[in-house]
Amino acid sequence: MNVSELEWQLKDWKFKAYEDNEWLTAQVPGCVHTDLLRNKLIPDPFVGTNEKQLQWIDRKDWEYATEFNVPPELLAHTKLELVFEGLDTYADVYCNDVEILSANNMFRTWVIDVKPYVKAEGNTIRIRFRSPIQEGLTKLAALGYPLPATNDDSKTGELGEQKVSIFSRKAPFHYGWDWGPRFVTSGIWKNVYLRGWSGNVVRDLFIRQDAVTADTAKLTAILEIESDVTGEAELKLVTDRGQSWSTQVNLTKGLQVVELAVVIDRPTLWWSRGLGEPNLYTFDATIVHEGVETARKSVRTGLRSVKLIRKPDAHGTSFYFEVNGVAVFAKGANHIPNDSFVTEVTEQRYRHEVASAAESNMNMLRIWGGGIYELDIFYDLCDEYGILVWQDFMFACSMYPGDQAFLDNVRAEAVDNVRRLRNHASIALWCGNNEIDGAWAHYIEEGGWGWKKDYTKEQRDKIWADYEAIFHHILPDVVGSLSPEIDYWPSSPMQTLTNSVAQHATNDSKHGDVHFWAVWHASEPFENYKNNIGRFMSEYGFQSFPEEKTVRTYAAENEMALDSEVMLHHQKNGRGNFLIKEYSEKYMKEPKDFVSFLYMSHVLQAEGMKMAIESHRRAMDYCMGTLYWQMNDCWPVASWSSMDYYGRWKAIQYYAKRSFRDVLVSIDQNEDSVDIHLVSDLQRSIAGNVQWKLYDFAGGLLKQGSEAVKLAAGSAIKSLSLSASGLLGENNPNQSVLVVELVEGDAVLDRKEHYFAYSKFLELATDPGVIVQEVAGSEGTRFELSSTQLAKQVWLQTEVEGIFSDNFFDLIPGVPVTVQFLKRDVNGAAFAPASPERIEVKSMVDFC
Ligand code: BMA
Repeated sequence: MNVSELEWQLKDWKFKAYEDNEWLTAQVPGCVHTDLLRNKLIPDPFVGTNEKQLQWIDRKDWEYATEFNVPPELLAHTKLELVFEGLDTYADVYCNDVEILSANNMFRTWVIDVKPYVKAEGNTIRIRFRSPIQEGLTKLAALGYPLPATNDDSKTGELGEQKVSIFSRKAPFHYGWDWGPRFVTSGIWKNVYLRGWSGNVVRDLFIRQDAVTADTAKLTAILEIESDVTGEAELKLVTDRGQSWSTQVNLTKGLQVVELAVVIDRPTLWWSRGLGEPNLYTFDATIVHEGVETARKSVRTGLRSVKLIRKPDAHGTSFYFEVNGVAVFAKGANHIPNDSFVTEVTEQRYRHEVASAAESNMNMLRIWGGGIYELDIFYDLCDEYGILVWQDFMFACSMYPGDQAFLDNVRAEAVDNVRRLRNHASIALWCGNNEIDGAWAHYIEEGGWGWKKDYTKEQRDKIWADYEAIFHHILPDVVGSLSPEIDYWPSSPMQTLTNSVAQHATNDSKHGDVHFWAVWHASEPFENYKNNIGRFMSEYGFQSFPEEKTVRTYAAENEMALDSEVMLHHQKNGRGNFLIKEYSEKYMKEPKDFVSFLYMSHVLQAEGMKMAIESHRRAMDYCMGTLYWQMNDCWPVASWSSMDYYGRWKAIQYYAKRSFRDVLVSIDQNEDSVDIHLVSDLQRSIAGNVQWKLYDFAGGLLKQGSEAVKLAAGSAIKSLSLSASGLLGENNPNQSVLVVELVEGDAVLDRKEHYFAYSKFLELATDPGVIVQEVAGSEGTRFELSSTQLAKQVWLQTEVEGIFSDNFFDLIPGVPVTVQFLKRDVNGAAFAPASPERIEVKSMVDFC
């Protein structure tokens, strides 16, 4: 904070429905829904079908207010500002009954000069939040025709076909999504405070990274200074690693931009996870005027160069990220908001998510465009854990209006957020929107999601021109001028901006990124992941249910059935339960009851995602990224997530951890050919052995072999092909398992099992005889597991919330597995070794 600057939080808020008289206690940051809940005026929105009864809330106007006295030291400043870091969304703000702001964008920050309006004592701030639904309906009527918004759940919102989400700059998922409920919130969702300053302030400090190499970092420190005084001042810039620079500044009244060239020799670079340490620097700028330090601002960043490399190659056009000149295969997932009520997400929950990504060997998260530009803490954590961020602007699966007021609002929002986030080392890409280029498919008459047919030629041209204004002009302009070192990509997925048919992505695009959804939405088999691979897979996914413990938070005992009203309500994808069942019948054994079905859905999802992830990795360098849909949930629900709303890891999270390992053994059977692939993201070569062993389910070793291999840095090879029939001979394919290890010296770099039949057909012993033994000296934190018969998909459960170093793995007799328990949220750490107290062990036979 600036030296001559004082920030003072506005507290003690109260709220009420606008037409009511009785005030209730409010929590700020927060929203109407959570305030009503805390006042016990509504039932828990996530339980049962309560969502349906709570739709009245968004139809009303709401009022928030507080009263305050201004401390003398604050009032003494020559400037006094009221800062709202975020207002959701239509907010008319009154200070002592004078209207000082009419806000209309959840994603903007509002700063108002309130010096003329406040006094020492007895001030009030009143905010009238106008209903975003009524606002939307008015705008819809004015436009005269609807705009498509596929996931806007207007029916649950009791609006029939009237989709109003697109008219408001507000988190799209608030209006419902195919994994989320409809809760259209209003409220003060970020900090609100008074800020006083005198003399001058540093409004913004940007460390622009003009050219960063291992030898030198050429940077420009760009300061936006606002001054109330004139004269010569000194600007000093120091880092926490001991460098310093300074320059003279001629202060003028008002806003001025000062640039300072900064060169750091042999910089300690920031690396994404897997390549090196995510080293960070703090830059601290101070202004010294007339011998006194008058203003100060600190920012933290990591020195790195990050680029999206799209250049023609033998196949089409590459699409990969390069960090400090090193090509990175992106491994990760898509992130959605962690809560329908975004103010409920604590720092711990954010830490749990980002640490889970790192623990799962990921190096990238995509912040998907239907949620929010995340809070600063999210990016701080990504910076610290070395997780690259693909950042969408908040537009998804809809067409948007294009009147001047809307466009200006979008530009202002982009400016606010790019400025806020541009010092984060983790930000690797700005992307215009989610799936709109392909959904509208302007250049293919019959293409896209069938939206165009509802419009006249004139309307279509207008809608597309409005699209282009935002995604081909405004947003790239803002990124280009405010964060020029980071690339912009107009829409995910897309091929190349050609203004022709070639622009729109297809499942077999040779340029750009691909969202592949034919597995799941079109019921295609998992195997089709293998032959639908693009240059960068930014979405694909498969649903599962949350685990029993989580289901029981929203369903009562008599609702524990797939087709109960509550279970159907907590499945927002129309065909979702049907699809899980259909695929489960193809690949899995029949679950013996509802709870078993939940388990089977986890394993099913995990098997599918393994097939996808590993196909993508085997296709390196052609394919250079794989981000599955989706990392997390915003409420307890059946969805494509890998951790549920409570952060509980599903089987897929453990599978992802294994399939994302920097060195991977991947086994792929095509008819009789069992192909053993090796993939390495290491920057060094590997000289080792591939050792394979064929076992029966009682642990009898049937055959084995070994072959020396060399694996170059950052490469994928097919190292060996075996014949399934040759391997199996007379042995029962439903009772045989192939185990393959890549060994270098004494180290097993990776190990995988391969079966010759789907899980459904495996002949499993009814009692695999699993034994769990505490590892001596581990203080109850490590365990060795072994079995007398093959145990498939061993699931370790605990009451204590945490994760195991591995879970949902197979046990082969004679091949024990050691795991460690990591408890959640221990003294500020996401995970720490601890005792799980009691472990419950089950495997597939217990569920069928
Ligand atoms: C993609 C995403 C989301 C959606 C998911 C599952 O289209 O971008 O819009 O939730 O698929 O359908």
